[in-house]
Amino acid sequence: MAVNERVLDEILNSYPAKVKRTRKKHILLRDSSLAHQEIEANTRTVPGIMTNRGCAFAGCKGVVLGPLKDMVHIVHGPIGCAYYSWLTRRNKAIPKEPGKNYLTYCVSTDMQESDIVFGGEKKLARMIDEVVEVLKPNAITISATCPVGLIGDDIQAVARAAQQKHGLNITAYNCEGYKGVSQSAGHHIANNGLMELVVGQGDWEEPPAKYTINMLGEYNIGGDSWEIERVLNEIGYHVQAVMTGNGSYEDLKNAHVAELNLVQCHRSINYIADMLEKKYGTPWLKVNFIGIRATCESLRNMALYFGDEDLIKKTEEVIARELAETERQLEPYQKICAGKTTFCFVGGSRGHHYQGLYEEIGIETTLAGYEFAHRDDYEGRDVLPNIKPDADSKNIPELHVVPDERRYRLKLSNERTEELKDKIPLSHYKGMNMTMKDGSLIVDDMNHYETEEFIRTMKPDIFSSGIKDKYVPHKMGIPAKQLHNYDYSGPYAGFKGAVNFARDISMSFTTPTWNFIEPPWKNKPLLEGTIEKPAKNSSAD
Ligand code: CFM
Repeated sequence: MAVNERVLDEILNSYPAKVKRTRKKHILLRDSSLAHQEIEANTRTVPGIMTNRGCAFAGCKGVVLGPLKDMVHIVHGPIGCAYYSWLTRRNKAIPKEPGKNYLTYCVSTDMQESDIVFGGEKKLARMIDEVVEVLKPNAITISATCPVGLIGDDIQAVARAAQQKHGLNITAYNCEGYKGVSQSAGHHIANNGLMELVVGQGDWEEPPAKYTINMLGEYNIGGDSWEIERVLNEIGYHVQAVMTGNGSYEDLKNAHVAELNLVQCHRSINYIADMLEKKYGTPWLKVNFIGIRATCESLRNMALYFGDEDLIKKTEEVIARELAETERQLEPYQKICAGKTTFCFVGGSRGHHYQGLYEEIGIETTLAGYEFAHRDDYEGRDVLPNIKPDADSKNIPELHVVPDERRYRLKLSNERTEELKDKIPLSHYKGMNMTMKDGSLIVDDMNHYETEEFIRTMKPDIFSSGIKDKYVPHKMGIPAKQLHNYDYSGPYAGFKGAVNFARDISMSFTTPTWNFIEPPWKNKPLLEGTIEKPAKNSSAD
């Protein structure tokens, strides 16, 4: 059943009036006849509501810094935060130099009560000495967890002193979990630190190859960036740095030489994309390597940006060869999936990115949303000037970047930029909402109650989200696919990834497991009521 305003109202009626008013602003019924549909996002979750969101530390250390493989990422705080951010995201990496992959280590100052009372700076300094001596990384990051901010340890000063002492790039991030309203704040903090103290620290002045690019907002979950890089390399691109999947300090410090920055996940990395443009004059291109159509379109847009006939030809050749291979492999899965529906509720970009891939295998997305995205991820970057900063967002410092006197170079003439902007998403993202079908539901920061109610009403054939809500649909007899860490599978990006995805989704439908579980509504009517006897003296009318 599709949801309409009345059904939506009934579902939200279970909330106290004030909560209902708040939640209503975070939910949209897509209606393309309206000029613009505004959604509220990136605001505090109502206390008491079960949300899927993480914290600033998760966004900084867990998401953006964590995948950089030749650096040791020290977690300054009690042990739990380090333990639970220890490679659970399945961001894969292969060392470039022997032994220079520290992702499998969990490095924490393991603060105890006495450190909280007397301060943890000395312990942190000792830990850095030990890390340098024992592990010999190329660089070090320090991420603060909640108590560090509360007791006021000056981790920036510790990092500066250690940098002097060891002659190593050592950066500190004040990403205490309570900053901002979700992990999104942590992305911003990590972006600022990397941009200020890492990117551009290398001494390269020229790109090492003809078509040198960076891939921003790609984290190599389940090996995604390896599949994307395979295709890009075949076409003839040189990927200087991936931010940050399978990424390294060594690549990142020279990322300023690229001719173009690709942006896969807009939410987590748009700050760096913007700052690179301001500082070095390098435009960014919004790409999506999830789904075959989106991958082809992204590759074609890249070729158009460079405008080289040979590159355009090579792009078409690679696309034709990959399509011939994958279309044949997809067919059996398309038969299994045809006509089904899904919910696609993921962090800050995949709620949008996976809809095309679902569509290609015959599955329609009836509900989509993000845990922590901002309005621009829903409505497009045109709304940026209209977003009013609140107390929570003002908490995160904005870096004011100016053109680099020596290295700023306009990569495109103004006329060419304008010409390209009409054809490709150059330094622009149009957001998720306008690609959604009329009547579909867009939900921001969906909670446990709403998850259950929307499943009960809309009955999707599959639910895609993460570990926190995966078992809710399972218990309701519906398969669930984790689109955060891919449930031990992947890659799902690019051409080969699309086939893996189609196979895994088909397996979800065909597993005999579902013969042993019945969705509650199969045997139970949706509406329940009793017929009461008429009162004695009532007249029949
Ligand atoms: Fe970007 Fe990501 Fe995502 Fe994200 Fe995340 Fe993630 Fe995500 Mo989980 S960086 S916003 S903070 S694409 S870990 S790899 S899957 S919530 S949609």
